[in-house]
Amino acid sequence: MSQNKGVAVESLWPTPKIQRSGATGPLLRQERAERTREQILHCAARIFAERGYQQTGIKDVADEVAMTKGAVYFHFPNKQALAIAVVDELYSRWPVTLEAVRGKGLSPLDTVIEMFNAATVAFLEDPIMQAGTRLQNERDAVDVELPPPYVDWTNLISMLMREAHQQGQLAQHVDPDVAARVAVAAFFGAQHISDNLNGRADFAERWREVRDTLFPALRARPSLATDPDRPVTRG
Ligand code: LUB
Repeated sequence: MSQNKGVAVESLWPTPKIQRSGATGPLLRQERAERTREQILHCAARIFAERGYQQTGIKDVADEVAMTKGAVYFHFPNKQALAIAVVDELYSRWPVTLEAVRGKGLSPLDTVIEMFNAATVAFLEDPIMQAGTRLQNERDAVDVELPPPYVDWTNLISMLMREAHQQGQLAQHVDPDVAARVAVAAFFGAQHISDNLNGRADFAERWREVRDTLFPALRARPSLATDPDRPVTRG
C-alpha cells in the first residue's frame, strides 16, 4: 500500500462487465461461458506477465485456471488468440476509465494526471496491464500482429491537452500535441526503467517525480491580474 502513496489508490480500473440477466437456461449458460472466458484470460495474463509469450503454453494457462486444455481451447483456439485478447482487453478499458475520471469533473490537465495515476495503479496491480505491456514489449517475438502500442494513449492525452489548451490551462509556448507526446514518453519511459531496474517497486515514486516536474512546466501561470486566489496586498 505504501508503494502507492500519493497516487490515487481508489481503483478507476473498470471491472469487467458480465451481463446480469437473472434468467435461467441459455442466458445463464452464456453468462457462465463469459465468466469462464474471463477467468481464462486473467490467468493467461498472469502467466504472460510472469514468463513472457514464448515461455507460456496453453497447458500452463489451463493449469493456472484449473481447467483442461480442451476447456481453454473452447474459448481460445491458440496462444496467439489469447495474446490478442489480453491486449484488446487492455486497450478497451481506457475509454471506460476516462469516463470514470470525467465523472470527477476535473480540469482537462488534472484529468490527464488522473489518467496517468490510474495507469500507475494498473501497472502495479493489474495482470492485464502487466501482461499487455510485456506482450507489446516482446511484440517481435509474438507470432501474431498486435495493435500498435502507445497510439491510443497518445491520442487520448492529445485530446485532453487540446482541451486544456482551449481552456487556457497550458503555458503559451506549449503545443498540446507535443505536450501529449512528451507526457506519454515520460510516463511510459519511467515505467519501463522502473520495471527493468526494480520490478516496478519504485514506480509510484518515479511517476510522482515525472508528474511534479513536468506538469508545472506545462501549466499556464495564473495571471496576477485575474487570479481570484491572489492574496490582496498593497503595492
Ligand atoms: C503499453 C499500455 C501498457 C505498451 O498503450 C499501450 O500501448 C501500453 C497501456 O495501454 O504498455 C508498452 C510497449
